[in-house]
Amino acid sequence: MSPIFRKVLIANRGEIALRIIRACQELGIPTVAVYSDADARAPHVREADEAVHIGPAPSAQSYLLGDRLIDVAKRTGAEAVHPGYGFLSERAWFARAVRDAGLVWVGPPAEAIEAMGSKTAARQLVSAAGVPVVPGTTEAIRDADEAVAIAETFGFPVLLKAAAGGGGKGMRIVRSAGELAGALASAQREAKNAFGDDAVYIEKYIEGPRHVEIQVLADTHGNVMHLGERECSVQRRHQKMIEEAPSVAVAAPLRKRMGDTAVAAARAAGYVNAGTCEFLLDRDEQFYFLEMNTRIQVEHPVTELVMSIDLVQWQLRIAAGEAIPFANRTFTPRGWALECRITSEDAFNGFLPSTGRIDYLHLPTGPGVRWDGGIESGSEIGLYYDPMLAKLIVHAPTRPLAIARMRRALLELTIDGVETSQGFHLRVLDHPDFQRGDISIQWLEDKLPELTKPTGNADAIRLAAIAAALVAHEERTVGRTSSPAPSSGGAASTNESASHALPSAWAASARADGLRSR
Ligand code: MV4
Repeated sequence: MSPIFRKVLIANRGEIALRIIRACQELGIPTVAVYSDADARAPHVREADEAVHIGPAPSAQSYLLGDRLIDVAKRTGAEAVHPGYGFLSERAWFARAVRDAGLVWVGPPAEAIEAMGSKTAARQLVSAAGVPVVPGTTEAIRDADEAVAIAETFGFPVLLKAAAGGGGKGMRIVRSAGELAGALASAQREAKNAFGDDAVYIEKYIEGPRHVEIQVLADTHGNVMHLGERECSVQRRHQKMIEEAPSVAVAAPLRKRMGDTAVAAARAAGYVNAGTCEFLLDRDEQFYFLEMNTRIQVEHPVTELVMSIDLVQWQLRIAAGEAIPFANRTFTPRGWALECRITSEDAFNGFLPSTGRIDYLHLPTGPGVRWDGGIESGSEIGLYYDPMLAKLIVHAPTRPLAIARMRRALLELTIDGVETSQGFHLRVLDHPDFQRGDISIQWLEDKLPELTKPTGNADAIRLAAIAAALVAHEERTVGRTSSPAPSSGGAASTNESASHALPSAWAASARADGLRSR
């Protein structure tokens, strides 16, 4: 059978480029990768069928050059362009330019990207479709007097937001009328700097909600469906650290209400392809639409695992004009999935970005473990791109089992050469609040002091150092031995023999303590 596309150009890098290559390979579609100077030896370049150099390391001179990407697509005979996430994925002008060049855009229509791009326009659009939004204005505020008058209709605290914004830039919490004028001026200044547009609007500030988002899938035949929720409350400065599906806060009736709402929002925007509606969910199961992400998201794998679906393959099939054959089915999550974003940041040192060469990489495997990574041994980690190196994703029958599995997988993972978030993730997983699912969007930042504090357990650190020395000694000894170590025979081979059990248990506990105490 002939593939749905003759060839696909991947306008991205790192783990998402590899993720798209894998989807294409399974669909029999040849791929073209693009790369900057910094990525000449990156895994996505090697794994694609072809690769084209597009410029120097800075993304403004490479991955953000729309015309060059379209030119490469035409020259290599690609039929479609997949933008991944970030870079040009939500730029309506690029979606339009791809389409105008006679290529297929593997993403939503430019018009849908635009409709959701302005946060005030999106509020108007979806609330007209019956979607609940946070009480507030849909028009830019003129002055502080007007802001005070509006704030007093629903009460303080209120939140000032940039109309052109999203992702938290230009936001100000205001707790009293007296603070409004100053906050408005600074929000406008920040919005102007970040987006070239100083329009700011006002909303009631929702205290301590969860961030719950609904995955949507829509085709060109009028089918719009949802694939349940992801819980993304564990985030710091609008960077998500851990995501999961389903959410402890969402049972089937709420899933249906939120899902139907997300479908209505997507329909209102004329949405096609994969997208996500973000909601704030408060403690009384009230939810409010925040914004729609018009791309495949970083955290899509947790939905893939609990819903048994390949979202990237469906993005490609939908772009090729296929109708979703399961659009009328209600998807129910099976088991629990967790994702940890492994970043090159030193969490125990103010999340300072870490650079260097990955000189050793050992990946976790075994039951229920998935690694979506963009790195390998020898990769140089610089400062040109996002610090996310990879995603570690696990799937298990229940949430406690998924947490145990993630813990186990994080302990199996070794990344030498750069500092990573690995040890920090273990601390979060070990926290009783996280284990109870008792979290909100403020939780992580509230707990940062205790989550990044050195254990101060001198004994454990000493024990870990002794264990590490013993393990190193053992490794040297094993390396010199030409014949296998004598075993007691039978099925129990070297690894199960008592003499080896002790050092390996020490190695595991040393690694756990080492990661925890940094
Ligand atoms: C809010 C909110 C509370 N009340 N709006 C953050 C980025 C942008 N997407 C909207 N955001 C928020 N809007 C009202 N009316 C709290 C946040 C918010 C947040 C939302 C989702 C995930 C993490 C967050 C962290 C801080 C604040």
